[in-house]
Amino acid sequence: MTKHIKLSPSMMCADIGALRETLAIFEKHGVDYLHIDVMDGVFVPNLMLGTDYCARLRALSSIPLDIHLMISNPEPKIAWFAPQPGEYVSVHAESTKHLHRAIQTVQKTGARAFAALNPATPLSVVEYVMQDVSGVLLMLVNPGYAGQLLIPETLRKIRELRALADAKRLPDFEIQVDGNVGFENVKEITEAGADFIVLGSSAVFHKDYSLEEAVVKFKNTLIV
Ligand code: S6P
Ligand code: MG
Repeated sequence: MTKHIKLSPSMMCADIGALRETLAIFEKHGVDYLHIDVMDGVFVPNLMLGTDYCARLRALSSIPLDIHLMISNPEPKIAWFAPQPGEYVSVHAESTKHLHRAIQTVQKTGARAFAALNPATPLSVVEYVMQDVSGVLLMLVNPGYAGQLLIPETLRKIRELRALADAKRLPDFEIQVDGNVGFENVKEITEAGADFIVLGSSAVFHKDYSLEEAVVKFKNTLIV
């Protein structure tokens, strides 16, 4: 049986004027999560997506949120997002002095926790929390913007993280990948061990296709 690859469109790429239509397309095609990029202008050089937006999406759609916190000192701010059971919250290892405590803060809300890593951050930073999280979010680009090019060394990082999870006998360990995942490279990325994909301007929000065309094309790419 082929493994289900979770799909999470990055809502920072969505047309805010067509939110209902966008969500209807995602619901129709069984998209698993909505990826919410939260940026504070300090941890990353950009500012966007807040707590009210998350609440609004929950009211408009039954698709659970996958909240990617790119903010300094995340611990006291996690509860502001009212994470729900069945949702994910990712905290960057580089954004906190106490990664384990940040993970516990997420889990106390009932949501699942991911530890997130920038492209240059070594896997050793998460080695001792791997048994405590649902998985790790590997950035394949430097966080802050959509539309960047994948950093090639991150492919090796996916393979090494999957090998580490296998060595630790963590069969349900998830590897989320974020940044420039598209129609041409997704096979290589899933074969390397990723099973949770953030979809931005290289995939479902691609300029050459309508949203629905791109969702169908991406899902078809995964099954061939
Ligand atoms: C970047 C952010 C991402 C982007 C994603 C978009 O800081 O965390 O989630 O939205 O990279 O994908 P693409 O295909 O435009 O790179
Ligand atoms: Mg993201």
